[in-house]
Amino acid sequence: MSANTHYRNCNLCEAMCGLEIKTQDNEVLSIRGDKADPFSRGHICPKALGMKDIYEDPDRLKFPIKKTENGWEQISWEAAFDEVTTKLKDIGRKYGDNAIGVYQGNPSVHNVGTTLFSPNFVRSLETKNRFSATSVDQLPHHLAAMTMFGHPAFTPVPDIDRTDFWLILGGNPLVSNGSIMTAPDLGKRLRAIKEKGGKVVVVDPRRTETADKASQHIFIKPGTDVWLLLAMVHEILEQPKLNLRHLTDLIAAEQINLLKDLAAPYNVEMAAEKTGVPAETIRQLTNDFINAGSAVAYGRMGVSTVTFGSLCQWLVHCLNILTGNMDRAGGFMLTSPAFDPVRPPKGKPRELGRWKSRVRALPEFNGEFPSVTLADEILTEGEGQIRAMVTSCGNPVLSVPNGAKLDKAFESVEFMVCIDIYLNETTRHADIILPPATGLEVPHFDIGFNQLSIRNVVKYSDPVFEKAEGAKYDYEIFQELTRRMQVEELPADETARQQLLQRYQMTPAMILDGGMQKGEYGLSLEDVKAAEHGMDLGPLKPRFPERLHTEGQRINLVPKIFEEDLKRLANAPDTNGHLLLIGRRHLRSNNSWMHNSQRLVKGRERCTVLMHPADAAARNLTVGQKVAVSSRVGKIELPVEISDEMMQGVVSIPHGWGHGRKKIKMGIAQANPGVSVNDLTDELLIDELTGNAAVNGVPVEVGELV
Ligand SMILES: Nc1nc2c(c(=O)[nH]1)N[C@H]1C(S)=C(S)[C@@H](COP(=O)(O)OP(=O)(O)OC[C@H]3O[C@@H](n4cnc5c(=O)[nH]c(N)nc54)[C@H](O)[C@@H]3O)O[C@H]1N2
Ligand SMILES: Nc1nc2c(c(=O)[nH]1)N[C@H]1C(S)=C(S)[C@@H](COP(=O)(O)OP(=O)(O)OC[C@H]3O[C@@H](n4cnc5c(=O)[nH]c(N)nc54)[C@H](O)[C@@H]3O)O[C@H]1N2
Ligand code: SF4
Ligand SMILES: [Mo]
Repeated sequence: MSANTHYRNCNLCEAMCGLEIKTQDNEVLSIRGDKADPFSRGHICPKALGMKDIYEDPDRLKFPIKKTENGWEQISWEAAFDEVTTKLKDIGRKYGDNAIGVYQGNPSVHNVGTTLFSPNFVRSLETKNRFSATSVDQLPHHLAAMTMFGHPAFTPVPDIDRTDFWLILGGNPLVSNGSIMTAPDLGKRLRAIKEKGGKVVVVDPRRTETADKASQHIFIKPGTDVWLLLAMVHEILEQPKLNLRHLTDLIAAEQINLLKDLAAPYNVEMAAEKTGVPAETIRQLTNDFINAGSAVAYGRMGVSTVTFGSLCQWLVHCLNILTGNMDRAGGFMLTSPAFDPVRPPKGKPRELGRWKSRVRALPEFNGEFPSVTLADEILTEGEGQIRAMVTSCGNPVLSVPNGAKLDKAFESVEFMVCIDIYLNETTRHADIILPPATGLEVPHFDIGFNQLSIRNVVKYSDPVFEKAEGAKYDYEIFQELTRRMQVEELPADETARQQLLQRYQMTPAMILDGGMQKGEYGLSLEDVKAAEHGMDLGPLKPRFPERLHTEGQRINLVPKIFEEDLKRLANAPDTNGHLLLIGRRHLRSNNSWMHNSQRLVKGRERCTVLMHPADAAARNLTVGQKVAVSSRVGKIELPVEISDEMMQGVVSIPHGWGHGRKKIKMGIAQANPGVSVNDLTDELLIDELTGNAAVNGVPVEVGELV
């Protein structure tokens, strides 16, 4: 019998909470918050215990399985790798490289092996048909970062521990635990702002859990934040004198004049009409923002996954810049991570739309097409049609608008391989599933979230348990797939050949160690490992102009693409007369994949449509009644919940449910299936500049079952 205590970061969401895990042999005895973690200070949420459930889950896959006439059969890794790479190569040869489609989902960035080793595999496929969850989420953040600061990874984070004024648009951090902002224990951090006399303002069509704890909540009609932000920019630029502080020399004066001209038509009265926010509230909000000692505007999912999502993220930056709050303590700041994956720029900064998707001509961004068109690329015949699919860490059938269409599309491909730990709504279409070790069985390091944290921190976590005998780490799977995809192309030159072969011997630990030693703090992996509760590397520091990879190292305040995109506002569709659908996250869910934990799904039904009492009354609907919700693309049936926390005219349904589809193997999830809101969201409703999905602001009807 051996009892042990382990310290490690939770990898389930972006908050990086430190866990204290007590084990006995192969069993988890307890999971608590690690009070000695300098960043999370003992905070955890109910999902942390889900780590135990995932580890013990009898439905979790550990070895490759293959679909046969007699159902799924376990096969050896050798046979699986062989068949996968043979089929992918055959399809590539027969139809061309673009015949292979790839979709990478959210846990990719929560797994160090996948983060570091999947890119080479994806490159080895040489296909342009690459997709990911980014385009159903935060693509506009990366676009604004790339065009304004010169790199898609330069997404600043709100310095909430030092700010006097935090404006949150379309984020619910008390439930999501923060996003594009790693900040464990947000409840305490938010309270601290108020206790020191600061203010937190939430703009949201729903009075959320965060809004409840804020100093002020402002209801807004979904999809209209762009007018609010433009009016705020307009008001700021109308002041007699701007206070750009340290940014003055980083912005060309012509750009400020240009922005002033562009914002001129968008005044407070127009914003009030479009958004439903009273004019005096917009003026008060703008003045409070300007006059705060330090202030930061932060916009998340609710202003990213809407039809003007990219304009919103650009304008959020403009607010912070024009008030001198960008790259300043208490404002919007970039991190200084111990492992910094961003390389100094070579050549020109990247652009949006270097090539276009085949069917809908949607722009490429960062080498990927928008996921809203993945189904089109599979279903539309012609040269370049996707004939084989690779998914990793993704469940697009439940996550991408018009999931039902994608469900049908996956059914039709000639070959599909999924790198995933469950047989779920997406992976059921696979011919072969390759499951990596996960969670407590793998070493953990937050490359992405150390880059997004509100203090500079670093931690390396050893596995708590050994992986099952014969199981593989994710990086081993990607390494082997890459090797086999490339084997025919090994260079003839012996040195080059050895170099390439050496690459196949690399481990995540080697890459992290090398990267950190060369990094700002010169830490070795051993140094970091020695600090088992994690290391605090101090508050965020200003990073401009060195972190401006733009021409002349200046902020590009008005990128051409946003100037052009403003023209779309004149023709914004009129959504009056419709109910508008928005999303909703719950503390005990994590997108689509953690509903196989009994402790996380138990209790009251959460997959409901939430609406305002007046909207329910107008339709004669009563609490708990099962209703039909329909949109251009589909119809779902679910119970209604009624609350004045909703803005009138707006309804909310959480995503990630819909486990009633056949032939999946997630027993607990299947017993609590819910329905998928993405059978209602519309693949044609997008941010037209980028093709990012608009999962918020979808016109729907709600009525009695007929
Ligand atoms: N309507 C609506 N739709 C939305 C959203 C919304 O708010 N509303 N949110 C969007 C957002 S923000 C996101 S990020 C996407 C998420 O979209 P996806 O990334 O497509 O979906 P997830 O639900 O995160 O699915 C994760 C998958 O990874 C698998 N998995 C878990 N751990 C591991 C692991 O260690 N290794 C491997 N290989 N696989 C693993 C799970 O079994 C599951 O299949 O959904 C988007 N869709
Ligand atoms: N418990 C839990 N935590 C999670 C996840 C989860 O599924 N469950 N998912 C993780 C992932 S992948 C992500 S990306 C993050 C997301 O993190 P957040 O963005 O903080 O989470 P959401 O709950 O989607 O918050 C979006 C908010 O926008 C509001 N909203 C909708 N439309 C509009 C609009 O037009 N304007 C404005 N101003 N607001 C609008 C919604 O009411 C909602 O409150 O959460 C992460 N953390
Ligand atoms: S808040 Fe996120 S990181 Fe912290 S315990 Fe919960 S799921 Fe894990
Ligand atoms: Mo996300």
